[in-house]
Amino acid sequence: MQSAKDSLYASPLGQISAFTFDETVVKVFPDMIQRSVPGYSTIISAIGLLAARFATENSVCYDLGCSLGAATLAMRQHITTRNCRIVAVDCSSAMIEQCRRNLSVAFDGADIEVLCADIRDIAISNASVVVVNFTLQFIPLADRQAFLATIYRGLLPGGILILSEKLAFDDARQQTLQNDMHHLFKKAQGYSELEISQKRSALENVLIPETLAAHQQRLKAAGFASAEVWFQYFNFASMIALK
Ligand code: GEK
Repeated sequence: MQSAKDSLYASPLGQISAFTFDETVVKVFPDMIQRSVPGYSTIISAIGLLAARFATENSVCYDLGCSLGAATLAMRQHITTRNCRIVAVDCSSAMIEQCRRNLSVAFDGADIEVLCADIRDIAISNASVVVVNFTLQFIPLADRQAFLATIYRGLLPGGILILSEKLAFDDARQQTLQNDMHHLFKKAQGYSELEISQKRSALENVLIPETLAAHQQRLKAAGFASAEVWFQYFNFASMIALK
């Protein structure tokens, strides 16, 4: 996906407002996420491979918090099963408009439904694959359990949830180290100290990371038979939960 370079936080901002997924973010989003989330493109590619393995005939694959549709594109490219629809959902209208444009260029007429909605409100059913790629972290803590329970109920037996999140750590030294390494990752991607610290302030209280143990407990409580990390790069991990 083509993208302008992210320089949203490059100049000093008098007041830093809470981060939102608006039009200015949409314009730079592919560059922003690629340079901010270690392992992002590896995870997107693997989502395509996992979807190809788990998608079943006459079922639905969901991409919840789809942004510009990167995971949807990867799934559509890899799924060969017949009659397998993809439903991509995001609550940012700016994201959804650009997502629709991206998907219509790549897959005009392919069986993809793109919805502008809150992922806490949609019905999920007949699902073989559900992707929640770096989106649960933006849902209020109090709503996370009910949301995962809805996903669990909507999955078919043997279905998969791919859940990727920024992680927090109980151990203080580990927390500091992983944060520092993420900081160094961003510097190596060309972000300045100012950009990194202003973005961090914008995400404060907007992106709430949790520990791996908290995620695994919640997935278990939702009913999932098992939940394992298949990928981790510093404080960013992707889990596979099986129904
Ligand atoms: C990717 N998965 O490229 N309902 C719907 N959408 C939401 C909600 C909500 N309640 N809360 C946040 N979002 C994508 C990347 S980005 C991750 C996901 C990041 C949406 C929000 O509008 C944004 O598009 C997305 O979740 C999070 O694989 O930017 O760190």
